[in-house]
Amino acid sequence: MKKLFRVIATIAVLFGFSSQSFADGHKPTIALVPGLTTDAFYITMHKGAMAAADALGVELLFQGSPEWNASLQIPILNAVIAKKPDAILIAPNDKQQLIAPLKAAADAGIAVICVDTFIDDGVFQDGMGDGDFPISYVASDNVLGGVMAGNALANAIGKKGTVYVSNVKPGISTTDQREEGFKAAMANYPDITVLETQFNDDDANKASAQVNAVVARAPDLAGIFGANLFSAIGSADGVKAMGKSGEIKVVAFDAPTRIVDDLKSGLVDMAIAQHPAEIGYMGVMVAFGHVTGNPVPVSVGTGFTVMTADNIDDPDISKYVYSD
Ligand code: T6T
Repeated sequence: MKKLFRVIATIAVLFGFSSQSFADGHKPTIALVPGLTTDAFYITMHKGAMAAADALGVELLFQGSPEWNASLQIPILNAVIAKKPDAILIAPNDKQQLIAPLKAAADAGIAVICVDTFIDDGVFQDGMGDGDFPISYVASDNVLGGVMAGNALANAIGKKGTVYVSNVKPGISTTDQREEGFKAAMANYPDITVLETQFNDDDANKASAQVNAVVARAPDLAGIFGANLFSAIGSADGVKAMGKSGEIKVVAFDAPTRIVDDLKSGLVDMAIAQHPAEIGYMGVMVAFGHVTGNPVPVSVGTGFTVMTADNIDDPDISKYVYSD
């Protein structure tokens, strides 16, 4: 990761993305508003953003809510807008509810860049839709991640049986897309039944309790896709509490530190780690490029690292485990 950052920093300097680029000499301020503050995914994203901010000599603010909740995120966003940063990087809590508050930022001359989640349809600057104004979208390919999870779970259960998705809540771009990709993959397995999705409001305890409730209705449950960090750890906890570790297969999205033990013990079959530090790093780079008058890409895709019991001891894999 450090090597990648150095390469990107070099490219940035070559393209004139350096603090010397400012005509008036003012140091830009970039704010990062995470989906929530108490999530290893965004803590790791913040670290990547800080690395880019240090490399470029910009001021980085980090302000967010401790919960995934649009009605808590909006007043925080308004407080950030009042500070008049040059750019806001935000992981919007909801595709629709954040459009108007972010439009107010754009109307105030603040560049809006979506990181991780998006507003509206996620396709920006194409002249279509109320939420077309963000400059760029920097994120994983979440539909692809869902397809990867679907195929992994199908293989883990021998391509037959009953499964479900543990998800956060409808209206979140990333987790909606993961579910979409997962279901598209599952459509290729005629002997797999996908039960109704269980929504947990980003609460691992709720996701855990839901395992019990689903097994009560479907005792032959073979697998669960945990569509984000809290869904995955809650599902794994629920499977463990029922004494069904290894019997009910779990495929996890995201990679908190405990994923290492969960993979090794067989509680989780596979984890799809995103690269949140890269998202933060690239988000700051794009924001800086834009506010210093450079053309920037309208979308930047970051990668995944697939983690299993067989590869998790490899430092090139384990370096993508998120920071606490
Ligand atoms: O999966 C990540 C993020 O990509 C998603 O948008 C929300 O949940 C996480 O932050 C993990 O908790």
